[in-house]
Amino acid sequence: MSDKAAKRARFEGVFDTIAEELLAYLKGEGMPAEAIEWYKKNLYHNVPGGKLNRGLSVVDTLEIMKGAALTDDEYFHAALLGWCIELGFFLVSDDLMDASITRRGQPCWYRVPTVGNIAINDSFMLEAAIYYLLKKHFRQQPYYVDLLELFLETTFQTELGQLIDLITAPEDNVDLSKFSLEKHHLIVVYKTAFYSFYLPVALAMRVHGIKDEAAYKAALDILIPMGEYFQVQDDYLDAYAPPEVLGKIGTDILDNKCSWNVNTALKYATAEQRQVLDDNYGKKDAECEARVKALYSQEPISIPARFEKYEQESYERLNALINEIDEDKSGLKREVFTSFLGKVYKRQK
Ligand code: GPP
Ligand code: MG
Ligand code: MG
Ligand code: MG
Repeated sequence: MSDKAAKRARFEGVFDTIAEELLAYLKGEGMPAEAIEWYKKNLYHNVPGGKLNRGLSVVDTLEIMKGAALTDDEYFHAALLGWCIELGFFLVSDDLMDASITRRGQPCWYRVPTVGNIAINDSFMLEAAIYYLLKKHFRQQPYYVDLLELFLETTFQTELGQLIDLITAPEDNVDLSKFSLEKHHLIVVYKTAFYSFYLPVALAMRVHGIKDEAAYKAALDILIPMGEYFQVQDDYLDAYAPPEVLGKIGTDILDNKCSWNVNTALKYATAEQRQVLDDNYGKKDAECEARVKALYSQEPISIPARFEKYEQESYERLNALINEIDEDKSGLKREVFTSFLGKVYKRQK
């Protein structure tokens, strides 16, 4: 087994313990077997099985900050926080809102027969598990409130991002003149960067005992642009990755999303190309979608080449930001950030 696979397997082992604890809670409350079985399916369908970048980054950050291998107890607690991120964050409800078809190579939860709108309650029950687990395992820690605040605040930020993502993409009123890269920046920082990048690192910093607020600010200043880069990749892959590799079928064109692709296309389109976009973007029609996709690759729009350039420049800019960290003054370690960036740079899924 490769190092990476072994790391993943150890992390996944902790999920079984977490699921057992949650199911034991339902049992203890006298819930019927059917409800316990339902929650188990909800947990196992929706929580493990992704790339686990966020969850693993809590463990990796703590280990780098400590500068030595974690004890079993430290590992368990860091992995538990990692799973709390994987539990909470909204993929179940996002798929409903985005009318998506598949995720991680399987049907979206709401599309599983018999689930449907129960997925709304199921997504709340995944989120509620975070606070059950935090109380059970961290209640005695001096930083318990800090962990609670991090989850609550990043949740609110993510929901704000989701709100602007959704209202910038009305289904019945496609108006591409409302899009811009500035708007895109705001959407992706809020819907993705806080919870996917800042949260895992900040949680590990709290566990490690860092109290200096300036250190959190310094981490934020790197992790927010890193999260923006990650969501631009997500937008690019939505149109360009083969669904069997990506695990999900892209819906951004059909959904009229203010994505990086369409904003870049709008910036470089000729007048005729702009007309094709106006006529075909955001229509619930596979042929319209195919026309937009074909246009994305045409000159001078050339999304693949522009993305490649963006990816290279982002990587260099992020590394420059990381190199500016004064390790002694901030109490941070550059490797926390290079390690996180290494997980996502040039990803194909
Ligand atoms: C990614 O957007 C952002 C999220 C999944 C956050 C959702 C927030 C909620 C409050 C529900 P996306 O729709 O591009 O992700 P994907 O491509 O994985 O569907
Ligand atoms: Mg989505
Ligand atoms: Mg979405
Ligand atoms: Mg997406």
